[in-house]
Amino acid sequence: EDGYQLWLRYPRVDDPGWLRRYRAALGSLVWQGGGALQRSAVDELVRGLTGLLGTRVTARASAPSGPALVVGTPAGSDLVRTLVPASDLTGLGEEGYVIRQVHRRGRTWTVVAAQADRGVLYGAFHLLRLVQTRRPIEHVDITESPAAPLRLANHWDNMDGSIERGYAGRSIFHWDRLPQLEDRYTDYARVLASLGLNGAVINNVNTTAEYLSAGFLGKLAALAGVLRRYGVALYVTANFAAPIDLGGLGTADPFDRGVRTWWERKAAEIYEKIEDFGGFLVKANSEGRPGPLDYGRTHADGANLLARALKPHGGIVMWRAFVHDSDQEWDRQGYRDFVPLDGKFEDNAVVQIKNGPIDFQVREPAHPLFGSLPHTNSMIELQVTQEYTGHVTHLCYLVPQWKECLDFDTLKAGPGSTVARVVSGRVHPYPLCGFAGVMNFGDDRNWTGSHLAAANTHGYGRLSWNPDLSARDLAAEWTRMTFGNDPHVVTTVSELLLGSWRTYEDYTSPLGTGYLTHPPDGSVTGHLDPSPTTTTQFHRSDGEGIGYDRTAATGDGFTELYAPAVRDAYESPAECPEELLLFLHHVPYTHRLDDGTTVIQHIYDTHFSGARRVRRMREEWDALRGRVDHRRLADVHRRFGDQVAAAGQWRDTLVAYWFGLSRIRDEHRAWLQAAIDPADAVLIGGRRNDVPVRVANATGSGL
Ligand code: BDP
Repeated sequence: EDGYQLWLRYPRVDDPGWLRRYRAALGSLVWQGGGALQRSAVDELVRGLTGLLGTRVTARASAPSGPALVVGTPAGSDLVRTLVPASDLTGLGEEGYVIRQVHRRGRTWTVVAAQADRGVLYGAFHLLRLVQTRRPIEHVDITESPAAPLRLANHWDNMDGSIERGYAGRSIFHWDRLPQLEDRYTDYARVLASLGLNGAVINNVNTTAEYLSAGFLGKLAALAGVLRRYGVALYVTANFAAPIDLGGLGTADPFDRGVRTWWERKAAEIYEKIEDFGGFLVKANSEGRPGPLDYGRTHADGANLLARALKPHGGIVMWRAFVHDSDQEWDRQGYRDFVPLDGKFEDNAVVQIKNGPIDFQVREPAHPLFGSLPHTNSMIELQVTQEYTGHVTHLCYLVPQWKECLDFDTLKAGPGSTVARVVSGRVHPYPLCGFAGVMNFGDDRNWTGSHLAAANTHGYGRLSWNPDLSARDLAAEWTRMTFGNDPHVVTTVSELLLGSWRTYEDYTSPLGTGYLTHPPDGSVTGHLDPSPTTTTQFHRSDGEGIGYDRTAATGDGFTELYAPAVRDAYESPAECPEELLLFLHHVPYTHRLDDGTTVIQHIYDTHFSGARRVRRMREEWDALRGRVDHRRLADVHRRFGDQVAAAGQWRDTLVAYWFGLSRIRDEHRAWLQAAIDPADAVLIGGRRNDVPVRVANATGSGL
């Protein structure tokens, strides 16, 4: 078990009762033909069922005498046509499917049926999931279609193989060897399809124009050919200055005729090689990237330039709202720059909005742009790779965080305007909308560096298909598919996952303190270790208090970007959600929380309890010995060891830092009180990342 198969492991069903039931229903597979996507679906069913049932399953065109599994579309299969009424499929679109057990003339059929090949593919993976997670197949009747049309993997991979914010090795895309293909590309496409993901942006948002060069298109086309078989469209990020860098023009001004023609020709050239090319993702005028603002034009002008070039070919543009050119305005700039442009974007352009207004921090409110663009296609960008949430050292299952954001009611179009509904086009009827996830894949054998980090990849993909799924169900599903169905394993691993985000938050940045990590300095440890002294512009701690005042009354006015009821709650320290208190307010260290504890005491307590919990997590994991294979058990144990040490470092650094600033004793730790007299506390033990890591009194004993 090296983790390579991720959740697509198909070991034989170990319980004889279940095995008998599954063999009876699914042991014979009938497929009467279909296109390439159906072929992939059938290949996966053959592979999966052969493994799970422990008997060779092959696809045949004619029905056996006993029960059978039937897959296909009404157009390609008369069996499907007879077993599932056409009206049950027509409303499901290209991607939906039905899985149903049907009894006809004394025979039992389990049917995976869809209107189009793509639906058959997703249905096949769903059927396998039912077996992998030990769901009854008798009387099954499932109808599914995705919440939104766009469900993408975003890779921040560079041409040289490095990955921006990648912690699992180097890029899986080998541009030096492409168009030569590798098996891993197929497995990659399978993995995406298994989650219902239907697009991949294969390069970094900070990109060179070279990906669009004539010489490169053959490489892209080869990769696109593999992805296509699994219904995954290939997209690339475009550098806005490409007409200059590649085309030799003197400008990239969207209003320039030559520039327009250049993009039109480029689009035609791409589609000649890749007929189902998805389109472009663009980061423009942010963090030094070129963009339309360089020419006095707007983001809409820029997006429309590309959108119009792609439109005749069916392509789209995803234009990122992560724009900022000053730390001071960071929380408001996306809103400020995009809201005035509402309704000005082409209908094949989508604004891609990060979940929160800052930058993938452990805790942020939902981005105020959600629901604020009634006439502009919008999609959400989530970060699967754990840039600010512990890389692969810390277990931090982000599904609960994403759920909080998706379930947040913006109230912008009345109650029920949740973020999930906004990005699914159910609040405003967006023709294009959906999900992008910044991936955590690299060429490590297990794809995600740490085995448990793959739960985030799985959770992201599944939520993009259905944002109503619960974190608890997803954690259990992933665990069953990854480590098997032993109830003890399922409960333990699920609980480890579900508690991990809060734990990480506790020993790093409780109450919405936010950005405390070491700045990115080009090293892989950037945004990992604690460094509160270098990020005071975000957490605003000083001798008197802590937190960023974003109120309209006394702060930067960020709260005003929300619907009135949300704004009013956010505006008040008493009414705002406690976990966002310091994101929204600057309060004295002695400010009392609902339970009567002071802010500083809460910070001390959570840092200690959080770090302590990591030790317990390791013990709980270790107790799975004998239930989880040795190799993965040892790998994860080692990770937890690193996390215990790192959590201790966070605790010591932050407790020392805030003790140093506030000079307020920790009421609950007598040993600490005894050791340190706040009046003459001195910092000892050197500095790490420019932060004092130990505090003591003059005798040297202390924290
Ligand atoms: C930040 C990352 C940076 C990305 C940027 C972005 O640190 O590497 O380029 O976001 O999303 O989180 O554009």
